[in-house]
Amino acid sequence: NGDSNRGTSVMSRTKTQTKKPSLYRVLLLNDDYTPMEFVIHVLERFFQKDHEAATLIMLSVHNHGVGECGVFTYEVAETKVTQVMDFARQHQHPLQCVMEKK
Ligand code: TYC
Repeated sequence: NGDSNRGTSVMSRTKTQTKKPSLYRVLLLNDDYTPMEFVIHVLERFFQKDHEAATLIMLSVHNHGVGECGVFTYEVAETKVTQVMDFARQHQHPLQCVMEKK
């Protein structure tokens, strides 16, 4: 740091980029009205689950009140929540989908 940079400092070596993106769980919430088959369809359509995996997640939500559909970066998680909420509303089901930071 010579006279021309008086009062400042310059990092001559920089760390290789290592910051991992924050991850978010996308959750489905139970309700008394949304048909089980509709929830299974949502899990297949928006979360790429096969029929068996979708059925197990749906039953877990039904029995425990909440269940995880997947873990995504912020923008992807937000898109999934919007897609599910729009789809449920189109079909007039009260299904709720939310995201939470891991
Ligand atoms: N509890 C609903 C029923 O008995 C089924 C259901 C499962 C609803 C999961 C929402 O996220 C849900 N028809």
